[in-house]
Amino acid sequence: MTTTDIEKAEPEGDGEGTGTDIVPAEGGSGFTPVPSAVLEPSEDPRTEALRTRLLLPLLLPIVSALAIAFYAINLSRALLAGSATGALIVASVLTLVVLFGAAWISSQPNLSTGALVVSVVVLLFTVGAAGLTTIGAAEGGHSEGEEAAGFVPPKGPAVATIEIDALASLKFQASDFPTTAGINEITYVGKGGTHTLVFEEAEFRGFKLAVNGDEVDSGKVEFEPGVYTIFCDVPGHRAAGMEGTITVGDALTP
Ligand SMILES: [Cu+2]
Repeated sequence: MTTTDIEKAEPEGDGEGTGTDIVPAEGGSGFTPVPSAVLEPSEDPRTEALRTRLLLPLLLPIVSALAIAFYAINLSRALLAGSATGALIVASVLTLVVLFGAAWISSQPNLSTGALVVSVVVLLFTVGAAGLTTIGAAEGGHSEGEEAAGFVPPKGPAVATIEIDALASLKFQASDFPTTAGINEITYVGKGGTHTLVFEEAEFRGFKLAVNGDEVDSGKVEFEPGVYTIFCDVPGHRAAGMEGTITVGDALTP
């Protein structure tokens, strides 16, 4: 559709081009301007053919691939955002808009290239806006820490409290923290620097405490007896020694 529009449009442009080129050549009445006037129009269709037959077929897949990538990235952002049903609605609506938009465009054979470009740009802006608004929601959810990634903090009183200090020397104050099974309150005390506390174990993925300077953060987790690995996920900190274990003993024998 676009190529036919362009092919229709180009010959008119060439016709006008040759007309204006020939007029000064006749007025000049010289021998040399004539061959140049003859050469120019024959050069133009060649470059035009090169443009429409070579450049466009090369550019179109690249541009569509970029558009698809843009669409997919923004859609995946929307899908990663907190609420699963919200993401599903966003994805369904966008896909329906794309499908009906394409159907409508193909049912309008006289639609101009300009109108097509405008509708594609509007669609990309819509997808981009959806991605941007949902990434805000996704980041908001992430900063709340405990509510992200499906971790549900236990409700009820804690049977024990563990104090873990985040030292400026990129260590915790101990390598192991013994406790008893059940709901535990972890108090993370900052002693300098920016640190986090996360678990290696998949069942606590999404639990995260964070401190900066002398801040204190706390959160509840429910432990079964066993050994759990904790660490700071600030890049480089775990490798420097900011990791440890929480050894959970049976609740009946504290
Ligand atoms: Cu750290």
